[in-house]
Amino acid sequence: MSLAASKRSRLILALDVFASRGSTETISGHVERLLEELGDIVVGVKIGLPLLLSLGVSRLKRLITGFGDDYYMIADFKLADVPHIMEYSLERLREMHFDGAILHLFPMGYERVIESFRGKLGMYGVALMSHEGCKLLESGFDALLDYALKLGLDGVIIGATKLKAIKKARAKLGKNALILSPGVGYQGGREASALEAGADFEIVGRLVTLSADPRASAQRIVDAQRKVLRL
Ligand code: O7M
Repeated sequence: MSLAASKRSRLILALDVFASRGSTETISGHVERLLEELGDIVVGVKIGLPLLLSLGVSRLKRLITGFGDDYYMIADFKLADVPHIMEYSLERLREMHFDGAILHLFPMGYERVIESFRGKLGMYGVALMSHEGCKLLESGFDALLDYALKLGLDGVIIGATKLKAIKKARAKLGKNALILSPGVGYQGGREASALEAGADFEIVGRLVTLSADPRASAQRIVDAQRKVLRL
């Protein structure tokens, strides 16, 4: 949150796909330039399988350590395994110098896992996804929110396309957990609308990464956020 305050931004960049593709070196160079360009207006970076599989572990680790002071680094592998594998995986992510990690909540039974990483790695649980048709999550939404509260997670993920759910979650969670909201732009969410509904951060990928002018696109999102939240 201190990065969010100093940058006057609530934008987390999803580093999934890029305008330029090609060799590992090309992608790596592209990502580095992007992160150099956006350091003053983007708060966090969300990294998942697309980038890991493009760069490999060593390069990704170098990227995380290289930019770790400028961005909050979130590992998005939506972990959903048995507790001992969760612990093993989270420990490896911590060794890679990620600041936070995303897990699914629906398997439940993660009390000890969360406890053992408290204060070491930020923990964020998926409560409701942004796409149409995720019916099981929709029907379990209340239970997942209750579970996130019980675990004392740092935050939950709720799609920016589900504004009513964000409002409901904010009322239920109070100030006890952050709401991170993906789905702005390509998936239909309007810039800053999730924040208006009560989310704390917007996770945005293609609107920035596929833009001919990523800096201008990110700036437009942040301007909308500043207006709505009076940052
Ligand atoms: O802005 P986009 O659509 O290019 O990318 C959205 C990113 O958010 C992408 O990295 C997805 O994996 C992620 N995301 C969703 O789009 N919807 C969800 O419900 C959840 C996530 C996510 O980040 O979960 C942690």
